[in-house]
Amino acid sequence: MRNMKQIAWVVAGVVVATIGVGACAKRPARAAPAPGSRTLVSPLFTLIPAPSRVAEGKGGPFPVTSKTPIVVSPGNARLLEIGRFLSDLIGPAAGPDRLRVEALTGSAPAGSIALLVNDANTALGDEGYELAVTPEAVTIVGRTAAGVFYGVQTLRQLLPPWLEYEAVRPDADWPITVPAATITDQPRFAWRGAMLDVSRHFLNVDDVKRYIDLLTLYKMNRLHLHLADDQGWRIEIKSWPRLTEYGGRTEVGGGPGGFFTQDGYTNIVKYGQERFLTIVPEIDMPGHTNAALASYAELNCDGVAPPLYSGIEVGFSVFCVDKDVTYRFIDDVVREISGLTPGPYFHVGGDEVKKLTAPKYAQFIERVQGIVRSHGKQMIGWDEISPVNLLPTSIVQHWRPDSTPAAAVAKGAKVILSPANKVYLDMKYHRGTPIGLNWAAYIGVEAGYSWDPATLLKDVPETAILGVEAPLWSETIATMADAEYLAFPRVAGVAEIGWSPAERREWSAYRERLAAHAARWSALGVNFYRSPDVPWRH
Ligand code: TNX
Repeated sequence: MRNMKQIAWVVAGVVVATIGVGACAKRPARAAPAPGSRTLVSPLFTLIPAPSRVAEGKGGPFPVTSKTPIVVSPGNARLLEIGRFLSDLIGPAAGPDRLRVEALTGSAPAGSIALLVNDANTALGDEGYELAVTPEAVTIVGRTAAGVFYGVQTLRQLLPPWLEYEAVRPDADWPITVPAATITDQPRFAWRGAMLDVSRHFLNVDDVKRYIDLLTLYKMNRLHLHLADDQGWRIEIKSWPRLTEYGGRTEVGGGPGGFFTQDGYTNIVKYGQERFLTIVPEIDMPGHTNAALASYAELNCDGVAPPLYSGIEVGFSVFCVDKDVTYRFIDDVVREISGLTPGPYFHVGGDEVKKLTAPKYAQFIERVQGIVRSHGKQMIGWDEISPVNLLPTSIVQHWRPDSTPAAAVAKGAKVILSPANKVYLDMKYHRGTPIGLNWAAYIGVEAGYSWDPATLLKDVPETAILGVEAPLWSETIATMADAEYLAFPRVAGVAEIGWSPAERREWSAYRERLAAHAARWSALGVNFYRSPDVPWRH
């Protein structure tokens, strides 16, 4: 087995062959060999997130052909779905027909890719897997289907990046091979998340699905959707229809906004479920509520609806916390969204409330916590909720670099780490970044990667940490291309912080591994930032 120092040496010592690809989604031309030797570095040593253990195999690589069957443990529909995902990925590159996917009847035939569940293998945990590649077979074993899915994401990174082109065609000159290896892997943290703010600027269902695709390539398993803020309400609530009919029709800068119908939201939830990713809905309250206050006058203490808002100030809006109608409204909203959300969480925001006294704020959050619980969900809130009387199941999302959720942790709360000066993807990379904000920091690729959850906050031990989440606020993001530019490459680093053991993480090796991912992003059409911190191979 190699340790990370050896991996760093291997990666630094050779040059990855470049694949000639343009920006358009068509078959890449073969790269001309450069003068001198250009050796293909094994993808075993460019995996992100770095697996717990990687050992190079002795034999030659496993060849994937049009005849390679994908076989799965019998009686498990999730494995058949994962098999089809893999078959679709390899797609037409291996031959005119997709690879066959079938449930095993006996033992796996020679030359197959086997996806197996073994629930006796408790050492693999809820999301771990073993991947063995020999010249004769590829075998992925998980204790759960989720583990198998993550094993397939690793296999995906071992396959050539050009498979990701939509228009790829079979070509005998381009063999598809997987290097021989044994990998044993499981995540460090249960919560490996990203957040999209669809309120300040709206992104549609297809954009969100694309983001889910890109996150799951890096084994992330939570997508938090910030569904309501001052600038727009983005999810249909049937009992309060003006929220979207009126409150959803603007965004920062005054554009047309938009919203998810309940069917559209359900479609996102299902898409996530199929990829073992849980959607976490957030309705921010009692502040950040201008879109709701503008839609329904009765939610305001003076009974007067303010105009819609398309600026970027924060802290001016607040629900009337003394009126019963406010809680009837919240109950309806939490009930409808919870009914569409199979995941166990409901995020209530709770940040940046400048217009309430501390006791009034605490009373409000405690009452809302009861509503969330009555609809069967666990409450999550930004770190302003830490001093409040929280249930043991409630979760605090740390975001303000100078604050600590230690008080809540002392009472048993769990914490999601989203320190704004490390993982806020809306922070500019440097002064010259054309979009993004800089109130928390400029966050270069190295700064976003080189920190550790266990040592970030004193008084918050690793046992209190559920995991990490990278928010992408959208004040300056008008399109999916903008979102990708700020998310990539930094979100891959957050995924590794959430998944990989601390001893496998080291910046100088990471930047070399990251460099190899540009080829896959190009094939996927990702608009990533070519940070000068990274020796891009492509
Ligand atoms: C702070 S993070 C906010 C958001 C802004 C973000 C911009 C948080 C809980 N509140 O309302 O969009 O900064 O970086």
